[in-house]
Amino acid sequence: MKQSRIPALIGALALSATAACGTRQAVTHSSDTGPFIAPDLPALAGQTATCAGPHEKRFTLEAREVTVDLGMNIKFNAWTYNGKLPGPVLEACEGDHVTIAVVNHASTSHGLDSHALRTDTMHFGPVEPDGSMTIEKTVDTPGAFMYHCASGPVTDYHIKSGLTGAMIVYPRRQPLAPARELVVVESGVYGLPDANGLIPGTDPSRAQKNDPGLMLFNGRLEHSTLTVKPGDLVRAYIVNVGPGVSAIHVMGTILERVRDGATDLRDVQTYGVPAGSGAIVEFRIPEPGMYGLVDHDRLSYLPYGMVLSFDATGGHAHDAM
Ligand SMILES: [Cu+2]
Repeated sequence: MKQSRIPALIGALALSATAACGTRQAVTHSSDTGPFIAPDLPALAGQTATCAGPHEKRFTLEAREVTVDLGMNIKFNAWTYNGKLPGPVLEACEGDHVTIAVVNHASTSHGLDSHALRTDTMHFGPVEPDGSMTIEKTVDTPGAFMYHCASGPVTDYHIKSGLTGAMIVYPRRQPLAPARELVVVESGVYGLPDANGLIPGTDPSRAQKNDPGLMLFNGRLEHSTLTVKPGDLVRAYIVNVGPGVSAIHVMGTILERVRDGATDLRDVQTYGVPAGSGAIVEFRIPEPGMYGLVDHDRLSYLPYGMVLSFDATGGHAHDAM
């Protein structure tokens, strides 16, 4: 594929070694907070807005078969919630009563399992085409959780075809430090593009072997570079769909804090998130320059865009390139 499409980050990292960006400034603590907004990032409201909202949270997930643009001129005949890969971020606050409706517009049965809910698996469905179902529960445990299709013995194939996403349950009484925020859902696509750049669907034998043709952050091969400032705190809500353990690392810095269930860690270089799990990681932009969130065990996918880049050059990287 397109080996020339090396993300800007790699070039910027090489440039920084030659001091192309000139003077270094002292670290300042930026006042910028709130979710990053970019076309390829799942929309996020954040803790303050979510916890200030009603305690009754309702979501609708529509199962649809959609040809999704992955970037780099590659498309994938995906199975989706709401036409997107991954599905929308479901945000709730600890103690909220959550109702999730699944409306099935697809050609086979689909259901829903959210790892944030402690409930009878008999509520997961699936529901037949043209049908709908709901699952509801009070969420009691903060964290970044995976949700996915539940379809009995073929659930794995449905997840790998795209029916998955992140559900965030914010702590109600513990305010998170002001930060720039984003969601990172890591997943694979189990096939390769044909001559027209189309991956026609999930290859069952690849799925069976946990052998993806491509790996993605947020259902995309290409990502917007996110502008930050030295001193910014960045918080990423990570969900790993799989396969394998995601080795979450930020090139150029150290994870200041990692929350994983009740575990609260400091100063971690790389944090492993198993398939079917999530974690909340925080890092501070230490100085002007370029930084990149990667799966350190999937660096072979860097040429395919598998990096989320943070630009703290104040525009100098563009000048240098
Ligand atoms: Cu399904």
